[in-house]
Amino acid sequence: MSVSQNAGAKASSHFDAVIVGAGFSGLYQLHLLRDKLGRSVRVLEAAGGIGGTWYWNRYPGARCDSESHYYCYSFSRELQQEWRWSERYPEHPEIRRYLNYVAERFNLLPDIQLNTKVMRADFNDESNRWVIQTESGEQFEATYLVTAVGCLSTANVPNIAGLDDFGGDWYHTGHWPHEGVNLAGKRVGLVGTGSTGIQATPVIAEQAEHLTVFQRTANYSVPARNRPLDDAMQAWIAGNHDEIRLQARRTTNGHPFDIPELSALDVSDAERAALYEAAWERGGLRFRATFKDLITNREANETASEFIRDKIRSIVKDPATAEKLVPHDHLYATKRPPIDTNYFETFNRDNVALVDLKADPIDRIVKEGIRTQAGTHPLDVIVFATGFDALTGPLFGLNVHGSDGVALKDVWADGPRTYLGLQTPGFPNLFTITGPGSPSVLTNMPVAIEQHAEWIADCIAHMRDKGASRIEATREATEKWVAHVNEAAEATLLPMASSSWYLGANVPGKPKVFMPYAGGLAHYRQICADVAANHYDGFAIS
Ligand code: N01
Repeated sequence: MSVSQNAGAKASSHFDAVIVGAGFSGLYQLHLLRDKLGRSVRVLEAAGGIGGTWYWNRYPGARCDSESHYYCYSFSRELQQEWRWSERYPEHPEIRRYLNYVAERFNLLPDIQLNTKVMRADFNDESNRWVIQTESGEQFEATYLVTAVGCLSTANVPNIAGLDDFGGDWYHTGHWPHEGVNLAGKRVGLVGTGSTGIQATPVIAEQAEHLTVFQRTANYSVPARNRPLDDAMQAWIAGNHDEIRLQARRTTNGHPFDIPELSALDVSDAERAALYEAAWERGGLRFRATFKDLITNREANETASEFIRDKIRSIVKDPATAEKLVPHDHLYATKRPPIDTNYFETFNRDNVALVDLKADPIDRIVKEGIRTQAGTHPLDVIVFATGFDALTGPLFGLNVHGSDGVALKDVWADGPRTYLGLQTPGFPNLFTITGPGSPSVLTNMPVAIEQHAEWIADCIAHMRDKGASRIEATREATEKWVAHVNEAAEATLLPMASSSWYLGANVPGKPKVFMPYAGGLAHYRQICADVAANHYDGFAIS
């Protein structure tokens, strides 16, 4: 059952499943449902190409913070053996080449419809099917609707007065022009110092005549230590596929390294400093795993936070600039920790200036640039590295209406309420990959994505075997899960970072609710496996 690609037919096309999004999640879900289960599937993708977040995020310096040999699929040993990554951390074009290779290798493209933006999805209680409408007026019907829209795909452009008056060009990093932006000879202002701003700053500083970084919250960052992957590393990756895969699956964050059973408070000052120094030299997100209690014990975390503060002071030559860059209002890794290549060093350049917006807030944007209380900063280009309406934003963008026409946006008005992050009561046959209430953004995403896609495929196979046509999370199971998600967050330091996007705090008006599941990926995998083994406990199937 299918319609021809981009046929533009206005009549309804019927499928067993419609998947929204053709990034890591959508591609693998298509492969599983179509090739393992023999279901008819259509992937609808708003972009003009595959890649999901990597289709859009092409800003200077955009590369993945997870290492290439595990920021990839692990389901196929053959695929892993065929593909050679060039660097420790893959840059955005290489990730797109990889995903396009995967799509061709598994012949996924014929079932992916590009340039197709979903405008609305309604559940029909009589037929137990979803009706999906696109911007061009096409209509699709499917028993299952799987959202594979990513967690960080709805750009957050701050509502700063005067943006329309700006005489230059402005861009959000998440919608960077595909042809690139020539910054040579330009005075650039960059707003935002999250992972994106910290990646972009050193690269823009090299391209532009002058860069002004507008920082609202100082951030911790650890060197990435990127490098080309040499033959020895390539051979090691090729020879250790199974071990890498298994280890990533059994850890808290989906990274293939274990966290030692050692508290930061159980070692001498000298030992602790030596371990942090070694982790700093090794580079990357693994710094967070130097001790077992950095995310759970304030005193332990303070030792890591202070180590990084001292590093900032030692790297940045001007003491006043260094002090502005030192974070004090949150603890290390309670917001998603960035990693960088020469971020703090960049503030030693003559063509880079830092504006501390806490001391000197933005007044408005004017024709000439950004005006803060202290005066106007003349700019030709403004770059907003201001993040995303995370987790719920991409789902609300689909305009989903469940049983009785109820809108997901209304049901989640006070924050998302899911069972396992996979389903919401009132929205039968709707599955969300890496949704709120699942470990998602607290993990190395491909590992979390594979687990979700496999669980959903197994569930749909179960439905087929039972001859069932409707599955819906129960309210009771959902309430219990929401309570558990809160409990898991409270057992960590993560909710303490009050401006974190994990809490939705970066979007004005968004309810402040800790959205991802902080109980760890390995634990979560086991819970999901137990639910399935226990006849899909917590789901009503008919
Ligand atoms: O966004 P962010 P991001 N005026 O929300 C500031 C993933 N990622 O794009 O902290 C002035 O973290 C805001 O300030 P504050 C990764 O999961 C992955 O950097 O709210 N400033 C903050 O400094 C990451 O966490 C990779 O006070 C304003 C910044 O903008 C997530 O994407 C690479 C402002 C936003 O930081 C989001 O990162 C890059 C305003 N009105 C990113 N509004 C990979 O490696 C916001 N800010 C895969």
